[in-house]
Amino acid sequence: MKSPIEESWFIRAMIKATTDMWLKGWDERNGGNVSLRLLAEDIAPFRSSLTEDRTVAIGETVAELAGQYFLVTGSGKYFRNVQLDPEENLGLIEVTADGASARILWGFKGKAVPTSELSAHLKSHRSRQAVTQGASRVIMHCHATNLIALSYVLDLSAAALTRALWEMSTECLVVFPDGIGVLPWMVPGTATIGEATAIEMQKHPLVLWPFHGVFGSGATLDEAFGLIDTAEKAAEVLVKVLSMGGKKQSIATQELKDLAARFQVKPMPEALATEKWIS
Ligand code: 2HA
Ligand code: ZN
Repeated sequence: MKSPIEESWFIRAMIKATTDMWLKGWDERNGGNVSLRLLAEDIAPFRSSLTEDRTVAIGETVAELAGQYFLVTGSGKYFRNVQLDPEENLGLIEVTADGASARILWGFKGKAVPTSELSAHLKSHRSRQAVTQGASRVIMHCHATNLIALSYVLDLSAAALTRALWEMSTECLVVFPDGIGVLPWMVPGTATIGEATAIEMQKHPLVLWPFHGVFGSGATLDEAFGLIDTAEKAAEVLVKVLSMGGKKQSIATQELKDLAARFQVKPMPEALATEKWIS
């Protein structure tokens, strides 16, 4: 029998997000991970069905997140299976008072544990909460195909990548005026990549991990998904443009400025100044 929490808005939303990500082809095998911050009032109706099952070490200390709740995907779990068994593939955690561990309150059936990228998620939550005055609630990682492909052929600078994506679809500058950050290639699942991602997340809502995937953030699952989807769509257009021999014309700097004025966004200055983004 389904436990009542499986009918909650947040488990249903997480099933929808991970299923859509699988269907997009962004999350082969156990690729990708998602975390959604929940508020005390979100889980209040389900309190009686939560048990403090186990506590797992986070591997570092995120004191600012003490007492926060997150619904997260499990380590080694396949997104295509979340809809079949949410309790096995997802878990609800609470960061302990010292910020060093996560108490598992629901899910992760059969000794499952939170995603191997928990450190990148929690530190990125810390960054995004700080820059959005607490509005940000989602960190989403996936292996978006065309963004990965572009990391082999574009200069790996935030300004060049941002400008390239802005030019590939008129909506991009409006959807991510703060641009996309980028790391050097790094070993995933480590505190080092988590720290580097969180630093980029102080400036950008999106961070590219070259030859691997992307991290996105948002106030809701829809917003984080929509952000990655928009960037990935622009990346797909660019892959096609490059495959057809490269651009002949594009959106000009002044047109990007006009767009920003119309939609009242402040675009990342370095990307606006980068007219030549491909060598
Ligand atoms: O969860 O995507 O980066 C598997 C991954 C690790
Ligand atoms: Zn990954």
